[in-house]
Amino acid sequence: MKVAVVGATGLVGTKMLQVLKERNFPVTEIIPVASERSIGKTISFNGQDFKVVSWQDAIAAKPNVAIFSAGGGTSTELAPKFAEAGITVIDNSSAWRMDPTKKLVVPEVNANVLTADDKIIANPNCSTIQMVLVLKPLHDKYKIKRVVVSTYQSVTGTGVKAVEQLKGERTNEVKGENNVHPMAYAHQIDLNVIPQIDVFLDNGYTKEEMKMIKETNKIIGDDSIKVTATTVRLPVMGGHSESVNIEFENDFDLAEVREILSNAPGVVVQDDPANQVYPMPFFAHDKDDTFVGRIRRDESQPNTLNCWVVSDNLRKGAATNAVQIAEYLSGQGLI
Ligand code: A2P
Ligand code: 11C
Repeated sequence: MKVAVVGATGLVGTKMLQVLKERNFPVTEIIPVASERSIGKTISFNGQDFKVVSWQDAIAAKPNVAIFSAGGGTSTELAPKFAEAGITVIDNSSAWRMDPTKKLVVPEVNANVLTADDKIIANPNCSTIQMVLVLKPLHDKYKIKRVVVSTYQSVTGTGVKAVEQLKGERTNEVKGENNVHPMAYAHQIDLNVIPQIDVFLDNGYTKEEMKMIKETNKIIGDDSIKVTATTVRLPVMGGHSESVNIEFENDFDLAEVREILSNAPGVVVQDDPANQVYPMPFFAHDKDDTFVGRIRRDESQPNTLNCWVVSDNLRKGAATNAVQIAEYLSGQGLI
């Protein structure tokens, strides 16, 4: 397969190349695409060097699939051009996710919706992906009424500039210097917690919070599930964490919940409080799985469960999920 990676020099693009190699995706040629300033730079893949090319040259090279992670504006403009040329696009931006003509896919949950006619396929937001992996198998069994989620998100979700802000703040704190470094956020992030991810909307929620609500309904394919979210940025690198409170129509058995989650694809149960075993971003970092622990009954109301879900947002939250979509398409002969 010829694979174009649009945004190949970015944080997620770099991870996509790593994941394509690790998972032995049958790559015959990588076609790296980035902005004009990066054209001609060399990207190394599996011991071979590939030159960054323009999007026009990438389309002319006729890849089987193009995986995009170059921001919403680039996807809005370029994904249709690739699609019109017959190239299947897997897009990691938010540009196409809520378009009713586009599929929004987490392979373990709804890969079955994909057909050969889907030329632009949307990869969901990182914090949504890890949550629906846990919600879907429980919904199938107990039917979810309402979800209350609070997130604890890594700075890597914002990109290189935010990682530099955190590192800069830490270095300056050690050196006793004033904070002089790129600022990705309106506030210092080290030694802090910022209850804002992305911009605020008219309803008082952030865009990230609304993504978690709408994308969950679309992926699970059930608008009757009510979701409310508070999304928060922490000075953490390894992955996103989520406290998830789930109210079901039907009652559940805790041992059965653990068994369902243990058998859920892509999910690993890490739940041994007596030995202080629970998911943490420090350990989820660089893993493809989503980890769930602190599984317990919400004793304040019937049929309600609390759990703690952690995943590497650059992996399952972005690159791994996109590559898994490509694997599914390739496996089904859809590309
Ligand atoms: P470049 O490195 O040339 O700016 P991140 O989200 O980590 O900042 O990465 C964004 C990625 O998207 C980078 O690879 C960046 O390339 C790429 N990119 C930005 N604008 C465009 C564009 N107009 N066309 C193609 N790639 C783009
Ligand atoms: C964050 N979830 O952690 C965001 C990043 O819609 O793909 C991913 C944004 C998106 O900041």
